[in-house]
Amino acid sequence: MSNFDTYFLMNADDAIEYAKVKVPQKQWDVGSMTCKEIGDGNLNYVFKVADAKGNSVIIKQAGRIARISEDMKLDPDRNRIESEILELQGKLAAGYVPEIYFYDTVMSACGMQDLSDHAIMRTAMLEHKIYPKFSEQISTFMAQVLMGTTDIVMDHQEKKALQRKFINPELCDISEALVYTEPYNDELHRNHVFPPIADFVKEKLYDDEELHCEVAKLKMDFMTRAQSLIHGDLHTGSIFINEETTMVFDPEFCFYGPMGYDIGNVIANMIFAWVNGDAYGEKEFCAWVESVIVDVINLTMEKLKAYYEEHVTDTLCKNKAYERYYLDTILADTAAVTGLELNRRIVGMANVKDITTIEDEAKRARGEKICITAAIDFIKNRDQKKCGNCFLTALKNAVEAVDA
Ligand code: SR1
Ligand code: MG
Repeated sequence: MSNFDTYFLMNADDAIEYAKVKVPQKQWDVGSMTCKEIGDGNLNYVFKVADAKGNSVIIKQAGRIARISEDMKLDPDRNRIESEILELQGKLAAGYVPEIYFYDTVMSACGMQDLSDHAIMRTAMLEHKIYPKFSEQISTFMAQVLMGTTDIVMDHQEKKALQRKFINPELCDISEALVYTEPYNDELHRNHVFPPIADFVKEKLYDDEELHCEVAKLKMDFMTRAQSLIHGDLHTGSIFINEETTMVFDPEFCFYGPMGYDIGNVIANMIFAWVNGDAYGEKEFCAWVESVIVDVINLTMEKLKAYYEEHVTDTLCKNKAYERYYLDTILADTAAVTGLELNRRIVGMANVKDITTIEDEAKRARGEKICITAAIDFIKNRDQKKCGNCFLTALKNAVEAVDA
């Protein structure tokens, strides 16, 4: 058995030995220890190690090749980035991220709190479960972490040190390709387009040069506007949830970018949940999702504003007109990214189960068209989406347009 001083990709038996070495504080009941690989993401391996005494830990290991595609080679150092940002987020928004027990730059693995008393939010959304505290909780997390890492409130040199520490070129490269490029040109021929909507995709996404110009502007913004330390992949598969708490994990795509990227990801993924609920006639669930879309926008903006006003340190940014301008750009970015995430999950290589598990082909095609129609509105008219209701109206307008 290895003593874990050289990197290798672990299996379940290795993870048990590893947990004994790395998490001795659990006082494991060695004879009853078990392990299961539970990862269902696109990149990493996730092991749950437990024993009969009720001890458990989650071990997450980064491989050198992405699970989603053998052609994608990645630096496993992303595991360090992820562990370090979870620790920072834990300070800015205590109780909203799992506790990190250790991270290990040799094995590119970390050990974190087992949140088995929570569900992965995407799985819960597929079961049409309702979580009344979600909007309040996710908006608090986003406002505190996002505004808390800006130049508005931070010492500018400390902010730049964070920016350097969390420079994340490989994973940014994935988002630049999968979110900002391929949905509009399929340049690497790896898009997954649902055949019944192939003509629609060609007309609405591949052939619209005006849209391409807007997406190019947004792409260059994503690459150059170091506004805030963002999660970078804040979809419902990166959230653990139960009746009481919301916990955000999997921030390996984090870097300094526009904060609307995170808020827009949350909204787009709630729209996927809505489309799924709608396809299955889940009216109460859809009504709750609609309230989440409205509330997440309104509450996040209110909390960002309050945080700004309470913590602003940059003397020139104390100017009220600038504050309004700044918050308006966040809303416009949020709208744009809502659209970008909608498009890329429908036609790109990384799809979402909310859509792909809709069995009825006609309902799935309708749902996909609704997402793309809303997405184009969110991108092209991003400056006009000024409140939570405007976001919901964009969804409702898309439904009407597709059903007309
Ligand atoms: C190659 S990784 C594909 C997608 O999975 C991650 O969760 C990110 O969303 C990424 O774009
Ligand atoms: Mg992930």
